[in-house]
Amino acid sequence: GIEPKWWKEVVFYQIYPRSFMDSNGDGIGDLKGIISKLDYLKELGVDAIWLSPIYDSPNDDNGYDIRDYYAIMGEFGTMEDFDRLLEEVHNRGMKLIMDLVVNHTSDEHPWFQEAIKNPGSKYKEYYLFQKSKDKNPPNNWTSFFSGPAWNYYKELDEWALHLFSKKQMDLNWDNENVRKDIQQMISWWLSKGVDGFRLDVINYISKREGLPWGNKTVGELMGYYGIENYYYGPNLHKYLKEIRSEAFEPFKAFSVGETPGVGMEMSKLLTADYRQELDMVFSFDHLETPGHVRFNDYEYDLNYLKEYFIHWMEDYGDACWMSLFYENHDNPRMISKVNKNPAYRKPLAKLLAMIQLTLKGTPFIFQGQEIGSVNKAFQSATDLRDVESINLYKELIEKSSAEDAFREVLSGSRDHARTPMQWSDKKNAGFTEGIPWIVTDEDYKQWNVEKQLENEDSVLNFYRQLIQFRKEHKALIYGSFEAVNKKRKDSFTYYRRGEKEEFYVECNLSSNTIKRNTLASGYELILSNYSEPAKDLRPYEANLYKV
Ligand code: TEU
Ligand code: CA
Repeated sequence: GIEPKWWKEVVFYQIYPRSFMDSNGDGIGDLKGIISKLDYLKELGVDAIWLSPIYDSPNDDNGYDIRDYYAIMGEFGTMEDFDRLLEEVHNRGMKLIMDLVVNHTSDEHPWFQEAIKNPGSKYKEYYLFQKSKDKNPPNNWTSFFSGPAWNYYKELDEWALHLFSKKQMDLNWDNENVRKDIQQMISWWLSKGVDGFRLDVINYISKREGLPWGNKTVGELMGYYGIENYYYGPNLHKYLKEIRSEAFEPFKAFSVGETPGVGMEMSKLLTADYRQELDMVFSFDHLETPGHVRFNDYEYDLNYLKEYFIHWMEDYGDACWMSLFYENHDNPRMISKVNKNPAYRKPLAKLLAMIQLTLKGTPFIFQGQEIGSVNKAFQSATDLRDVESINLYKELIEKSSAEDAFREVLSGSRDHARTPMQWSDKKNAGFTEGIPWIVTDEDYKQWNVEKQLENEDSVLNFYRQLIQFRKEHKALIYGSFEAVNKKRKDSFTYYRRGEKEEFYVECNLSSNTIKRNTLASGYELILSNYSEPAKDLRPYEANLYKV
């Protein structure tokens, strides 16, 4: 049986604060802006918010490079603003989880500053410094943001590891002082009433002893050298159990780990309830189809998503609980990945909502997904803001034309998800009175919250109806899942069965018309992304029935 938990029953909404709502006209989203939109989220029906990092940061990686875990980033506001935000969220019966980035800190964090200024201090052991036998980095590990994963510090004649940007320095988790300081910080935030955390690349924290060289074939296969030495390290479970027992458990706090690269079996070891480690993970295997990486410009085949979800629905087990997501601040918009033809944008947006909100697991909606957001028409490399995109562009123009480099970066740039939330058809989509920190395009004139709130048939209202229906029918939360006609290409049909109720969903995963399943003939149609029923299933048609 499945143990009931609040985090199994909610619909999460991820806010990227920098791009959500600007309250003071500096072109950067902030906490007061979020507070002004809580009623909108409440009416949408989401019950829990995941905030991307809001801690003090130089913003080399937009907050994923933390300089002070105990202070709020100046651009976003003050600790008083945060306290009010938390109170306003709780007043509405909603939950708030924060983003915990502890695989690394900013190189401007006092710990790192002390480590290089005073090599005799204990803080030198907080990071992964190594000497090199020659003028090259100590090993062949590469960063996810281009180039070697090492900075050289002349004053020490030593190198320090950074899996991400040059200003994101990896912490040494084998050092008990590091773990104690982090547990203390987590407890401090939980004692303020925060309901839990999303843990950034938490499966990277334990590195193999001695940081051995990355295997050449693995490096070529994965596009990053060294990943096999840290994506699922020797002490990962030990450290997760420790964080849980020392910091999370006393507050009964929720945890979802961001764990790129772990598959189902590792996810079971990380999340099974009797393991007492994480409550959930974000596994990313479904975000690209086999043979593709994010920076490939290809049409994502939803038949792969169907196979992925069926496999996890059937095999993940009752001791584990899935997260259900397509988008976040690190990925292009799902509609644009599947089919860029504007004719299908609305039915496709609603199809994605139907699948995400009727499967078994906790849905995580990324800001803008609920109004059918698509990728942006950036004009040139100067429009890019994401350190990953900027570094990749610099790398690519070494060997290809500026035009080809820009096109390749655009096909996978995280900036597509980071443009201002489209609130209205007013200047800058109603996001700011000032000059936005990142450009947007004309899409907001037609696709915005204000317009869709008034339009009963909008993507936004489809999400609202589905979220409402899911909340009122526990069969869609705790009910069983059974896929039917699994082998039938472009068709995704399944039952959700609870004690008292039974539902049937039928989807067309393609832009072709396909035969309907006869099964639904006697069922009561609850919700469809087409206004009239037809003989066959139309492009991206999605129907929810009560059996
Ligand atoms: O993301 C880690 C992650 O999975 C992606 O960055 C991915 O590894 C990378 O884009 C290569 O495909 C987390 C945060 O979500 C991301 O925003 C941060 O940039 C990163 O960690 C470092 O903190
Ligand atoms: Ca602002």
